[in-house]
Amino acid sequence: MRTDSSPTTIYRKDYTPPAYLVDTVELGFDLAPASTVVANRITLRRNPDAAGSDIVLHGEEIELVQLRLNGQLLGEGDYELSAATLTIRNAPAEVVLEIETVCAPVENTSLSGLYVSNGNFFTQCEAEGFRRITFFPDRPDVMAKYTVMLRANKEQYPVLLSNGNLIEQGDLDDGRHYAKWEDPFKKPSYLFALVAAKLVCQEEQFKLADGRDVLLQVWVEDGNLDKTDYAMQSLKNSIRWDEERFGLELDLDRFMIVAVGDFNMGAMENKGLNIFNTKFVLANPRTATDIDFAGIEAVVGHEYFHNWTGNRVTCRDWFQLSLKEGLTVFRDQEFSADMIGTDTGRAVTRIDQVRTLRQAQFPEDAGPMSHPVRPDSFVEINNFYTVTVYEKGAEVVRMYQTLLGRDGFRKGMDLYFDRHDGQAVACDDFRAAMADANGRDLTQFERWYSQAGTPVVTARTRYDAVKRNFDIILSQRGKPGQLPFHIPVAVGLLGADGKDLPLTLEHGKHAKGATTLVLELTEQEQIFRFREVDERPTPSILRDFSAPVILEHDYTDDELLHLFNHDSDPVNRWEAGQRLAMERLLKLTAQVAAHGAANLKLDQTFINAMRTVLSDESLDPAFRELALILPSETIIAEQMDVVDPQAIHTARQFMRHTIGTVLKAELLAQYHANQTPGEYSPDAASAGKRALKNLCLSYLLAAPEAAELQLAQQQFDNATNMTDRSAALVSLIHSGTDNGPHLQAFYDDFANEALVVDKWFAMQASAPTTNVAAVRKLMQHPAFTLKNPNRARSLIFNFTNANPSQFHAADGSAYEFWAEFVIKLDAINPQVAARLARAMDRWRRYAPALQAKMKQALEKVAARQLSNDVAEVITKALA
Ligand code: 0A1
Ligand code: ZN
Repeated sequence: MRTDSSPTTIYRKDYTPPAYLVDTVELGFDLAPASTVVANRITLRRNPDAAGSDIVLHGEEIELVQLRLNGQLLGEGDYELSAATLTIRNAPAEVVLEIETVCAPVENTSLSGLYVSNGNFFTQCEAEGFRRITFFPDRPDVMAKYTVMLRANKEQYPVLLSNGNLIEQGDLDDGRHYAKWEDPFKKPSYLFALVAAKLVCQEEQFKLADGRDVLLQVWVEDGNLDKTDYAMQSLKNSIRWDEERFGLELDLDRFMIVAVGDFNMGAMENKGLNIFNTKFVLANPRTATDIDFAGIEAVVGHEYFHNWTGNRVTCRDWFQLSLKEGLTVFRDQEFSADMIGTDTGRAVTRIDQVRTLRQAQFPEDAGPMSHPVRPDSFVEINNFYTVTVYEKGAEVVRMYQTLLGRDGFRKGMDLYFDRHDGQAVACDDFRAAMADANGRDLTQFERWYSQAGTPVVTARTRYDAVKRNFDIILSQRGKPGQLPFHIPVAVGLLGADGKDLPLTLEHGKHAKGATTLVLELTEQEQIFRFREVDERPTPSILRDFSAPVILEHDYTDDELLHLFNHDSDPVNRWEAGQRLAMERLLKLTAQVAAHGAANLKLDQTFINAMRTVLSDESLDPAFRELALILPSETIIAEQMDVVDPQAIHTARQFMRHTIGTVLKAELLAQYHANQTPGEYSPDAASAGKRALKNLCLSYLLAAPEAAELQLAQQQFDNATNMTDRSAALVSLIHSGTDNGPHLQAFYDDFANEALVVDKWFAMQASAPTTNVAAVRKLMQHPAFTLKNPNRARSLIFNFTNANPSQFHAADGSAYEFWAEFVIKLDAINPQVAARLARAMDRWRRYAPALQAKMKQALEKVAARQLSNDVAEVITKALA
């Protein structure tokens, strides 16, 4: 884990195919926490498409016991062993290697490789964890068939799982037992998994479209079987959806999901044996919120969809990560949208995606870790499981669908699988399939993969009343030196009555009467002329957020209000409201910074717009909720040249306070109108009502009086589900009113529910009243531990990333706290530490006094002996 030399950078351009391919892998495990013996028999042959006769195997933190080549025991002179590789020079064309190694799972706190969580064994091999289990060419372009024999104590580890099908099991001496698994499909090593554990499962036989019966299982710790229904239902929905939307079927007889409490990420798509963070499996109404339920649906879908996009067709090298991740995120996004099934429901999911991009991806792409969707280099691949590779990658995939249509996209997918099933390929291969299946030239589209940063699209308009022409002049700019992108810009025009005008685009082929057209901006500047336009329209540009860009257009308030009240495209309708709010937030922030918090004002126009949308019961509650949320402090900060977190917080709180006061009657009315009595259901309609109701509550508590406090307390006491219970508690504690008793009651009720205890820490960490001293105090709580990633994130990350006014306290004390815990976490789990390190990404944008303190903290970390993971982030931040 420790680097004793300076970290090396790996470049995409240096890719070379492996000298040897692996056909079969036979693994034998004798599992014991302190010392697990791994016997690995691999058959290799020279790669006809590569040069060289050296076999290079990766291996880290494992001890080599014995090595045989074609039956011959090798001595130390027969191979070279370094800290990270084992090399056998001038090997024969066909080789059988038998490798025996030992590792120590219980010592493994990095949660990469084979580790122990709550007494059970789990593995995590993506990206480069397999080499921590055995020596192997641990790269995704080496695909092989695996057979796995697991041996362990039967009482302690009654459940023995691996990829594929169970072909044999039985008892051994000394109270041990064994299970033998065979995966019929070739796979890269990063998809290997095993579980040896005391677990129980919910299982079901499920009929596939072709009539085959498959066994579905969700494995959890005893006591959690009452929280597996939603994951199981989501799995069945995912299987159906992939059959119907993409014609893709489950290729195994058995598909397993296993939940583990200690996990670095959300979940992992190991072939036939998905391993999940408990956060994305366990849910019942008492313990999980609507957002948790939606997260489970999305992640179960995501991992299942990887079976085709990732597993059957995998990545040639890790620079191509977005090939599987961008595509699979797009697929899970479409799945979640289709599960809601309504147009506004789909729009609501789209708005959520836009919010994520702005909250996390745009800042990443404007900061020191900015990288293209397909990076050109990295030091530590684990640092590139980013919102850029995932979410921007999904936007890139979505743009194919926008450009080619749903049917064209499907044709491209079909061709992609026809061509590449069973292969390890590159992003270019996906693009070629999309282009070839549709007879389109997508050469320029490649720039979305190679050029980093968020392009800015500027729109100007002119109307010629005599000729009845309306021109939209679009121009684009990327980072200096970049070439123009191929940008789909979906556009509609609104008449004075708020209705869409039928569009006639000069030189354009399109259906008569169309009201939204996709303009293709491919040059630096282009003019698009609409003809037969009888009145000066209000343009609705970038409908459905048709490209991951920043759109600049000088909208007047009147135009924005028109769009906010009428746009038939819900995403742009929402967007108009965000623009109205952002203008005001920026002005108020500037005013606070210059003159303090006195005499702030919020105009009646804006308040009326909010009032109208709040009370418009023809609108979906979920949409109204989104329309009423102000842009976050992070998103506001991104609009400013010099960030003043306190001023932003004060300005935003003022707006919330004003809305809460002036619209009190309407908020109360909607609070009561959007109750969801009866049995809890996480469906989108009910969740939308709860979201709106709870947003009303939080506005009412922005300036609470006794009656509002009582309302929140009542909701807390009477809630029949976690959504309402936690929302009431968050409103109470974030309003700064006395909360000791409620927090204690909540903790006492859920002390045995780890995921709820995480929420308990998280809601305190993100409360604007929680300062760094309070966080340090919370760390003394017996339930706190740095070793569990969910717990560490719940307290530390929610403070550093979701509580900007406290994190940026003027004395820099929170930066010191950050440095201390980056260093402490790095010794335990470099991946988690590196994520925390990213909290300082944007340090150069803060006022000089804060900047100086942030730099000091960064330098303090930089001075230490660090993992590659943290070293890369810190070095880039300081560069
Ligand atoms: N492929 C998984 C994400 C993942 C990546 C790395 C992990 O451990 C270091 C774990 C999971 C996904 O996209 O869901
Ligand atoms: Zn994924």
